[in-house]
Amino acid sequence: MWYNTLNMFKKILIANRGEIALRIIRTCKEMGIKTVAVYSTADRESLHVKFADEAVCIGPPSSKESYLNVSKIMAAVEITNADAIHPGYGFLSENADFADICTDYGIKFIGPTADMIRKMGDKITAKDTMIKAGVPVVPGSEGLVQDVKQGLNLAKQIGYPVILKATAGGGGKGMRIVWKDEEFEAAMNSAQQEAEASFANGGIYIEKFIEEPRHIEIQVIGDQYGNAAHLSERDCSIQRRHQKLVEESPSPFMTDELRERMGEAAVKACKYINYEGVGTVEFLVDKHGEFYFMEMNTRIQVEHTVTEEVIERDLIKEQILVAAGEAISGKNYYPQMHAIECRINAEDPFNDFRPSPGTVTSFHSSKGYGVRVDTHVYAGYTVSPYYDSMIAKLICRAHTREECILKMKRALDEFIVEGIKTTVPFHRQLMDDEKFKAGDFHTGFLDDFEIEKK
Ligand code: MV4
Repeated sequence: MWYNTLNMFKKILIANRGEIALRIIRTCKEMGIKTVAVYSTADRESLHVKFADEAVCIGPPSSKESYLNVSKIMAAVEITNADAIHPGYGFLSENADFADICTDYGIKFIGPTADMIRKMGDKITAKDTMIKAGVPVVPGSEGLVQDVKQGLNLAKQIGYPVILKATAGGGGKGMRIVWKDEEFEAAMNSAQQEAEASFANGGIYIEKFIEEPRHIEIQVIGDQYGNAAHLSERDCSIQRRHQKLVEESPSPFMTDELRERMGEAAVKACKYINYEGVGTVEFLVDKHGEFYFMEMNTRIQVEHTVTEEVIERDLIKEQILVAAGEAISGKNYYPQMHAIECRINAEDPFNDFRPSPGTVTSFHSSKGYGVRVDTHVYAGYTVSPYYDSMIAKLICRAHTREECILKMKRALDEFIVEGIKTTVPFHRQLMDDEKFKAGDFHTGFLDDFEIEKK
């Protein structure tokens, strides 16, 4: 056997679709593990269905009836005799009840335990846990804000501007920035309503609003024996309406000293909760280099590839190994190269990034030294309106950031997709932006970025 683990999985069911399902199948093959794909009727012609050892149709196109349909997925597990489930990202990947159901069935959920998912899913509980672990957090309310009166007092104490956040939130839903007393009540009411409507949980908390922060996240890994390590950072500040478009590692803002301190904080967080699996600790970093815990993602993320390219490790493999009970060495990993990822979405960047589903009539993916493309798309493939619009991840790697940007420009020039609109032209213009090239950006960068129509 290649691995020390006696209990290596024999067959993994991948409860996902698209590029991440393919990505997981590839690593399973390399590890000698059999794979089961599940698919909706919209994905019958998908590559994850073709490349898996077995495939089971789990329902109609709508996610609710297929990729989120727990009983269909568990039925597929039973008929194929899979011994583990890889949830990928999105869908059921951070669903604690699903992790519990897997455990009840005697199936390994490849990821952290249901308790850990629950703890990090509720933002106030997560923040409180981080305070106990000694990780810096944004100054703010202890627990939920009970009413407008208490909220107003807290806002005065903290000092404006403040931000209201939904405890069940993430991704910006139920979030309001408040600049003065007079705006507070209306903001609190609308945040509460939005949170209630989106999450059936109206719980709100308050924080000092950090202006023009960077979004820098630390990739972490923990095993079943309490060991944890960090795999350095990714800068994800280039976002639009809380959708990441570009990620890179190392962050152009990072210093060796700051990386040590942020890495240590992220590892402290993992050790405090005995975190098992791969995960990400997200921080806001202000212009002075002060960093504050924001959220923890308890799944593999879209942008894990950026870290893979700079530390030369297969994170899906690491994830499967720790899930099977392998111990990690506990040593941290540091960027040896520079990597940038551009998310190629089926969206029209000249038209407010409106979704652009449809049939891809021709598809030529970039190639060559230092270029990686993770995609499930091919000429003739139809991008469904039912799912996420991401059709490919274009990742470039070079020794320096400057060379990496030059390579990305070259790679974008040879990325040809016909039949649908994509974000390629947006990325191509971004790579020529002086501020981007200088590494001078924060999470508000795209608010002022104007795409030139040509
Ligand atoms: C903040 C913040 C400033 N100060 N919290 C956005 C999504 C949610 N996960 C948290 N978010 C923010 N929280 C404080 N105290 C600014 C943001 C924010 C943001 C954060 C990361 C990436 C993009 C962003 C875009 C707008 C606002």
